[in-house]
Amino acid sequence: MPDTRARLRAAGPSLGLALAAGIAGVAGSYLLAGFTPGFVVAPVEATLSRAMPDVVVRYAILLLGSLGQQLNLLTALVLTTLLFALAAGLSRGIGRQVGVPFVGAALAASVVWGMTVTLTGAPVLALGAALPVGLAVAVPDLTALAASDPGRRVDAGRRSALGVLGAALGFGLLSYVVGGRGDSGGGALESSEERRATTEDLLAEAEEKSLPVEGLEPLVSENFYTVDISSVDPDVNAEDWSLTITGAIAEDVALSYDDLTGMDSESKFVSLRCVGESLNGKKMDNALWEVVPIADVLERAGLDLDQCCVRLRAADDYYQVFPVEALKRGYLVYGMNGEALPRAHGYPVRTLIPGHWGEINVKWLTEMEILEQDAEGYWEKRGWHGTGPVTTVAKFHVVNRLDDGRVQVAGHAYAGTRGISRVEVSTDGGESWADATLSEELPGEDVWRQWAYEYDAPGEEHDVVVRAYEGDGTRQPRERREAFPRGATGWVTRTVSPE
Ligand SMILES: Nc1nc2c(c(=O)[nH]1)N[C@H]1C(S)=C(S)[C@@H](COP(=O)(O)O)O[C@H]1N2
Ligand SMILES: [Mo]
Repeated sequence: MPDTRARLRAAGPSLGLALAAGIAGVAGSYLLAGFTPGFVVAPVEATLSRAMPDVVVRYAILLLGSLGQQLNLLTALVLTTLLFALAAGLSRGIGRQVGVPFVGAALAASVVWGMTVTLTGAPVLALGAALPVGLAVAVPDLTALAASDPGRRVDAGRRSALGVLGAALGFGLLSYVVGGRGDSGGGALESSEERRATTEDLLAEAEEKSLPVEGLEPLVSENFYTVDISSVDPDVNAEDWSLTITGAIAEDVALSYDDLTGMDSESKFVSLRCVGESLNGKKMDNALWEVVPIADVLERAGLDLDQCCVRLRAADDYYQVFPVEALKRGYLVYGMNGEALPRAHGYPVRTLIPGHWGEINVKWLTEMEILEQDAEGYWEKRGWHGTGPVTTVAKFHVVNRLDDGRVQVAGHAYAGTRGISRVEVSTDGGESWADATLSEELPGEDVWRQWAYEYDAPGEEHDVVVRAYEGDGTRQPRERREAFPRGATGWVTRTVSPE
């Protein structure tokens, strides 16, 4: 027995081993949970982004975009690995003091399991983190017990720590590949023959009406932008989902997924744009959504709301506050382009509020809280004023050289529910203007249009300027304004070179 104890104590340095255990734990968690809230790094990242000073978040997510978020995720990844490493190192130290084989390993596994359950609330998935950590910590005990020659024990210990580190890295790589699989949401949408036919007709109509311009996003976006407060999206089950209507009403109301999808629905084109995007940014897109008017849901619940406001809450702890009047004209949405809503866009149910900035179109919706008084939403608390109507914009993303030597320029124009009636292009920096070709209008009260224009290349560098007109003929304001806090304005200008 004393011999065993001595062997365990002598079994090599633990820093590499602890680190290996940390890596193995995070990797194992990812292997089981994938990129979902069950992955131990997810709650750490969410906590980091909620705790970040307002000024940082204001710009980090909306302006730095995915880069800010990736930095945050990386920080959370490193922190969690170190936390696990610390747990493994301390447990191993205690195990060596006790001198009974595998006590350290069992302790490390238990502690990591406990930490992971506390963070994620998912006891079974937490085994994905706990078991690899326990295993890594157990390796030196195994080697030490197996080594017969006392003189080689320390060496064996050192070698095994390196071996475990190598194995942990390999395991991490494997988990990264395997864990990045499957995703809920975005699957088949159960709907009647008739509804499916309508959806297909509308998608075909959008394809037909899209201008034939190389490199121009079609009228139904192929790559719809996302903006999220967390790197890891909620992973909500439709069967478990319900929407509760609470707050300043006589009695709470609950609506299940089946209740919602059992109601009469419509296929609707609705465009979205993020208040935080730069003037010629790319956070503006359009899709065909399967929607139920919120007015119908309220009627079904016998609610005739005359309160001022509503606070929508979501599974990622996001929340937004805006007028009940806007809510009444909004939609609950469970389908996108003929499929179930993809997880990234709010599966199983989100809201769409026509004409308003993207931020109030709450994804992974869980609750509608009726308020007697106005309050601040997630972004408003951080200084933004993004709950109102969108500003008018003509984006300019495409410059093509045609075979006949002419130049083709193109983009999208959007003015929310005010609509777009005309787009003008200047190829001399704003001196003279000509009408661009517009894509035919799609049905719907809140849909963008494409514009395109061709001209003879002037043979020298020139500024091309674009401006849109709203449905009633109002010209888009020329005044330049930054995105913060109410959305960018101004005419987009791009310098086009002669070749
Ligand atoms: N639950 C939740 N809803 C959300 C957000 C979010 O982070 N969480 N982001 C909002 C913002 S700022 C925008 S611009 C839109 C973007 O919708 P999309 O990701 O489907 O394009 O979702 C809004 N709804
Ligand atoms: Mo946004």
